[in-house]
Amino acid sequence: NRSRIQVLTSHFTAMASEKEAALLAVPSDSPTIFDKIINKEIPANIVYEDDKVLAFRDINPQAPVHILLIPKVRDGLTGLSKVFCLLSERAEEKHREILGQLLYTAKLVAKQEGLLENGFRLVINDGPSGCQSVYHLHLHLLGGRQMNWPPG
Ligand code: TR5
Repeated sequence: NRSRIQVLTSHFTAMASEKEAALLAVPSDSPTIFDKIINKEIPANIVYEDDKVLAFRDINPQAPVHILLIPKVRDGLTGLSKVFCLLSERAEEKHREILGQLLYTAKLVAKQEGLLENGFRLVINDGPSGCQSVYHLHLHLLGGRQMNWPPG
């Protein structure tokens, strides 16, 4: 019983800290942890890289395959939309190409990961209501298990 309680406690603690991370994340134009990954200052499990896009495995995977795809140059793309007036405009006309490239690259990486036969899910969490925690636009590629709808 004690170990069951410990498992439950750690489960809820993990949920709380994940949620807290997103709730405490103040939308900001400041550099993020992803810049350090791009500059190879901290290690990441990189699965794809070209001159514009970097893809690496999520440190806290929510599915057997959980990969983040990010633009190597953020260029104002903290996310998709503008949450606070303090922030720059975010997705603009000039970002159309990189936004399309991220989506297309997600398909390439999905193929690389063997996900094309059964399918997969792409997610962008945007702003506090979307539970975004890192303010460098990123696409989540999730696969390798049956997804449910609606998402939590
Ligand atoms: O909540 P959003 O949509 O903003 O997604 C941010 C994602 O970044 C989460 O799924 C985190 O698990 C993931 N993340 C956070 C860090 C990190 C990471 N993925 C790979 N490597 C990471 N490092 C080294 N450090 C992080 N803080």
